[in-house]
Amino acid sequence: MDDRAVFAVGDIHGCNDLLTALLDTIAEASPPGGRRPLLIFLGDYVDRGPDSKGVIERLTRIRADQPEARFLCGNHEETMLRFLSDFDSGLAWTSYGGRETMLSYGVTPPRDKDDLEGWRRAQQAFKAAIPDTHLKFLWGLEDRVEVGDYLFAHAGVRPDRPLNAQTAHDLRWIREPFLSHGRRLAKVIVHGHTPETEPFSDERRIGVDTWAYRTGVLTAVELDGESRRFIQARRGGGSIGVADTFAEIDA
Ligand SMILES: [Mn+2]
Repeated sequence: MDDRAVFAVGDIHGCNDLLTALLDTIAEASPPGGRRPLLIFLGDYVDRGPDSKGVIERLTRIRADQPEARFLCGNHEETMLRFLSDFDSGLAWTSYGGRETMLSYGVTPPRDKDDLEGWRRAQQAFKAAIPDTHLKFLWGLEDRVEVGDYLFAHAGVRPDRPLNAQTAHDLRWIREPFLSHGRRLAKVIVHGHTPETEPFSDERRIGVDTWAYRTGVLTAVELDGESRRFIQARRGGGSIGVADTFAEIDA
């Protein structure tokens, strides 16, 4: 294990308010003058929630301030990037949250899926609206990160393949047979992508996608040696609060 605590942040999906609250909590959980935490973001920064542009802007600043921080590519970032070179794919993208991302960049996509000229115009407007710093950030995302006994991937891994032979597609998209397979792998897999109302933790995997855009709960896991601790930011009653009790989970 790295000599620092690792904080792995689950699927943000445009919830910039929750990201702010979670980062504040992580900062409070890290003693001043102590080891700086290593932040690993698990992907799906954009889509569904209201402020994808704000989330990407914040992450580009974290990348500038903390060169050691790591940023994984989710399937939603993959699809967003594909739209930039293939406007047809915008139809599929907007059916799972891309519309909110385009709106956050000030671009209104057509309502009619057959309006190909409208989609072409929306693609051009979207290309023009995305700052170069955001594009550079998105193109630089990674598919996997390994720290000590943990492997971090957006979605998971294909359990019958060696961990060093995983495909980018599986790392970004897989659900089954990863989620339910019963065998312990060479490393514990830390992932997002498949939302659950509570974070998941066993000897095979740690899942931290808690459906932030729908539940108002954004989750990170703190990994410090053998210990695992979940940290959450919660949205309640129109304001931002932070969970004041941490669930202690045995490793
Ligand atoms: Mn995903």
